Amino acid sequence: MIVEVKLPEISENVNEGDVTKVLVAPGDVVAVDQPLVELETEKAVFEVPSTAAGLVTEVMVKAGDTLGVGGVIARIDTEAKQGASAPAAATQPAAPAEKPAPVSAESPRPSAPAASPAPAPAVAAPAAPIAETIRDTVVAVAQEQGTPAPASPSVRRLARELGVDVNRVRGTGPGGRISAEDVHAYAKSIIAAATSGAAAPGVATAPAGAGVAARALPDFTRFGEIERTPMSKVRAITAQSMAWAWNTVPHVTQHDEADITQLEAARKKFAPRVEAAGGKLTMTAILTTVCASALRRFPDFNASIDVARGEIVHKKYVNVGVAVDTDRGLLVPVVRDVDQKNLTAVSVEISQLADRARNKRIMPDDLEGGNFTISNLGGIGGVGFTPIVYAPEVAILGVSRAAMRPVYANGAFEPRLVLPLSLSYDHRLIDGAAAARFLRWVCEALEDPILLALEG
Ligand code: CAO
Repeated sequence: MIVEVKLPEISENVNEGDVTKVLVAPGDVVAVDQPLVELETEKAVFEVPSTAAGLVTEVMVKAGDTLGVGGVIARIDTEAKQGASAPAAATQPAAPAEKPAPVSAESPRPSAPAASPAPAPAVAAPAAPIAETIRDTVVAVAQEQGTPAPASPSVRRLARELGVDVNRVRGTGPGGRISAEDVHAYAKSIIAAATSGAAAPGVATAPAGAGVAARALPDFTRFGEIERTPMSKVRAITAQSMAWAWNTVPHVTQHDEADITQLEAARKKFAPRVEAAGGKLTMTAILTTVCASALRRFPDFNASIDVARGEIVHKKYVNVGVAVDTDRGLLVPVVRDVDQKNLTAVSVEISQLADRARNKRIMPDDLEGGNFTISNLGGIGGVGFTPIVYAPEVAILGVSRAAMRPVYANGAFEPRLVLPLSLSYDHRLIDGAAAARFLRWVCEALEDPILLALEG
């Protein structure tokens, strides 16, 4: 029997992807779950497994094709014997007999703009519409001249509370006077633009979805040889979300240090048990568990800001993202409900997620729903860094390299293993004192894990 293997539902808001590699050819015998193609979407690169076992008679896609959900990837003869050759007509990858499910204008769009694989133009087009460019000029001139925006103190206060620059709001009142409604409308337009990826007031965008304001580049060839390569989707989305976070979130980074001498000894002692369960007891896994307790204890760190509605969204679940360095760039898979899992389970899950991220088996759903992120660069080195908050989360913990240091205690210097930690946070929601308390609590829990049982 000939079975058509189709692209299944990927995730909410993702309806298609680009085929980056075809992993089978007509004549191959495949098993269930064997990868057929590698697909790149706005959110991830992953392999699509076969749902049938048998002889591949036709491959309906080739690298570079866009494949919609429901589109046929391959035809498989489930009754053919191993070693049987494929029909002659199917020895070459065929043109799709059935068009992949088209993505119409009415189809729901991905949350982020699709990055065009086309190389960026030599001179990038203006990112913002003309009206907005004019607005930028008006704002810049007014600021240069020190002209105050025509708004009452209460409207200014509202703008401040919503994190809106009142100078950018277009007033609809007499003489361009700015009302509370104008401020709300402006805040909504920022949110709408940020979620649709469209060019919006104050939100940086670029034609290739890079999320950075496009400016004409100098002609680099005047200075030497250059090579242009298209941005991958992962790179384009990273650029977009980092630029959005950088432009939206007023960042502050709090630094602290934890003495992990005893913890490191315990980690080494219990590592074999976790290994037997299929994971690795790493500092990242321990921090994920400790931070989950801290997020429960300090709920403002487990929240998001809804600027348009002037509300804070506190989450009753504790999902923690872990930054993973892959050869395609940074991916942040999410460990869900960390507070409900023991350290062994968290260690196993992080090991699996990191492997899947690196082996292109991560699914878009694995990358969604984080409340807080941990970025551990300590395996590489460094004494500190200022991570960018992965908005709409409100805080991220950067981890640098633990090192032996002479620490003065009980009247003498002792060699201690010290772990540098850097907590970046969204100052719209979190004040410095709260950040200092959060990070101190994390340090104390690393130094005395009994705190987790007492207060976590
Ligand atoms: N200080 C000192 N040593 C550390 C350390 C730290 N903070 N963190 C890890 N190490 C050591 C580990 O002990 C391990 O050594 P051994 O092999 O001798 O035990 C080694 O570094 C490698 O660690 P690991 O990779 O196995 O485990 P991990 O928890 O450190 O890392 C992961 C897991 C997925 C977080 C990591 O591989 C990774 O991808 N890190 C990069 C994250 C990143 O790119 N962040 C930047 C985001 S912004 O661009």
